[in-house]
Amino acid sequence: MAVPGTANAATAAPDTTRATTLGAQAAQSGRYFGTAVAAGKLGDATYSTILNREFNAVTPENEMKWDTIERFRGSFNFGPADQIVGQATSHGQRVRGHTLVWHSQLPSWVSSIADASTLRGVMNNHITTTMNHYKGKILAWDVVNEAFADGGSGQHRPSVFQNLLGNGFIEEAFRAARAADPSAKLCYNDYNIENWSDAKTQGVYRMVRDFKTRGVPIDCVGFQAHFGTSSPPASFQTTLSNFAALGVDVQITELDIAQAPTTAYANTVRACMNVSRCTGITVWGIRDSDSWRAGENPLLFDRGGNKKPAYQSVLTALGGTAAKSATSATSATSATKADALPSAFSWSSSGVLMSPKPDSTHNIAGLKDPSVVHYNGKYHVFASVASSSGYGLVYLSFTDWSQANSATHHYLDRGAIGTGYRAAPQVFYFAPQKTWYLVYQTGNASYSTNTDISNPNGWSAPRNFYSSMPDIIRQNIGNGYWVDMWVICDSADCYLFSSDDNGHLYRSQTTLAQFPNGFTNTVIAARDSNKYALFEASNVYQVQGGNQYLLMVEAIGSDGRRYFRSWTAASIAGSWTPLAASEGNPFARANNTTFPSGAWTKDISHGEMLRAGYDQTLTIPSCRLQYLYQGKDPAASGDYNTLPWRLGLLTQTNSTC
Ligand code: 9MR
Repeated sequence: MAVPGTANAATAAPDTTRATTLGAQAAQSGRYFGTAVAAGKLGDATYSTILNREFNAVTPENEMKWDTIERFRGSFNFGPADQIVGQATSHGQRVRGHTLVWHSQLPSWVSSIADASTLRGVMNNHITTTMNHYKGKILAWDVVNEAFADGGSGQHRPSVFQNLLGNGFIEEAFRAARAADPSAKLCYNDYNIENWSDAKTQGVYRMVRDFKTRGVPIDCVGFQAHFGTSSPPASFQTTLSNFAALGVDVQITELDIAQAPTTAYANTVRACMNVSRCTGITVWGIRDSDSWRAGENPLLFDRGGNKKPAYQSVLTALGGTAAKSATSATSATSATKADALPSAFSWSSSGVLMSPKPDSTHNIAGLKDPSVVHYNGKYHVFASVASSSGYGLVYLSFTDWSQANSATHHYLDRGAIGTGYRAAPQVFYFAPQKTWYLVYQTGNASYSTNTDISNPNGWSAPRNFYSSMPDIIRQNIGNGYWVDMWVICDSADCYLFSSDDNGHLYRSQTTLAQFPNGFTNTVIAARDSNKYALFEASNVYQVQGGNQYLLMVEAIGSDGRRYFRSWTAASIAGSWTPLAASEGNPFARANNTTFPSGAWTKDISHGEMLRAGYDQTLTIPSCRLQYLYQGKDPAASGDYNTLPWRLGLLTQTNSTC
């Protein structure tokens, strides 16, 4: 029997829970944990299993370098990098772009250019063409890599760029990059700049300070962190915070440590965790055998793909201070900004990830209304199944989105939940009772409980939240339906939302201590005289790292297609301020979503955000949102209950952090 939240409860930060993978744990403080990836290894099952289980960001190890992307002048080869970006996107991983301008892995046709204006044109074209190709898909670009000399000079190293264009080449590259993709984060990346007093560190620091003073566009500095056994330098955290205080994010971009000592890894991770603007960590490869320094066994997994002791020390160290806990005025301001959601959104959608699996007693047409939590290393998805004979519930679990479509469908009508109208599930762990709740509609608002989310037979028989439909709903529902019940709690109270397909969102309230009993005081939380503009499928979430709540409501657009509008509020009880709330500026709609693997739907309909945790606070990250939704073949028509709904995943592409 799994009872989450007990073993570590005493040490966990109050608003977080312990995760079992590096990426999930890093995400709890708003950070990413990534790895360098080689396209040629994606077919290696051990490699890709670890990649997709542990990491939520990737850096192509060599595939975005000049000698691959533009080996011949003007002839661009994005194939290998596209393979990595495509895989990463389908697994919800972010991508660091590495690297646009570097003296190494540079084709000889560039290094042999002899005049400044040719080189300037070539450099600008390389930056612009590459960034255009990956527009909207890259978390941060290493615009210039390793431009500073080793040793005591603190000056730039010689290179064709330095020699022909002078000191200004770095600035020119950053300006070209900003012009190519104004929404991309632009980084300077280097090694041996982790020790604060080193001349090279000081040289890079002076450059970044100068750039910030003069308004040269730079957003972040990458510290490669290719470390020896006695590392990190004692001043590493100071270095990170000193750079951050200039107004840039900092990231650890290529971490590996000779012999992978547990303490060195833990101290390196802690240095990042203690700096609010340290937004993520990337290790330079997965297994020791994947490393460019394989002889030194510097990574977190051994050659067989087993976790090394350093893995555990990293996972533990990632459970530290939340990213928002800035102390200096500069970083406090930026952290507040990063924690707030943007006012416009863009998304990239997966293809169909899950489809109905009819069996001899379940003749299913549509898989709908998903609710999802990530717990104990797995995604747990609950969804409605629809057919001409009505609605039921199904449960499936998997470790990785690539396995979603092959996961077994457990029909919950086989257990105590029973047969009959059950739909639109919502799952969460109610920490005060150490119990999982599944909330769903039955005509009333109902729930079942279970101590083990992974046991589909463990759910209790349905119980109702209300003795009957509250009067205020009865008075306003018209010809609508009472649907889509949704529970969220703060530290004192729990709230139950529902919709009526008639332009009203309702909210009832009880105390945390009384839950699941005592829901009274039902009020209209939001209304619209056009019922299609405030139709159904509402989600309410707490945004991590700030006192902000997000409300999403599904609407039906003027094109007849489903989409989401959004509002924010400082408390669950409102009042709600429009965020992205129109057809022209929707929260999520076909017109702000790209479909790299084919536009399989025009509807972005009823679903669930991937949460940062799994408890009753329904906390979501403020960055790089992901939304599991239902969509369908645009050509499908006929009876609503037999429409071919399928599930897909949106990933936000315009995150500002
Ligand atoms: O890990 C990369 C290795 O496969 C390449 O052969 C090498 C070529 O220079 O580049 C390695 O990655 C480097 C990264 O791009 C920049 N920082 C130093 C890394 C290790 O050399």
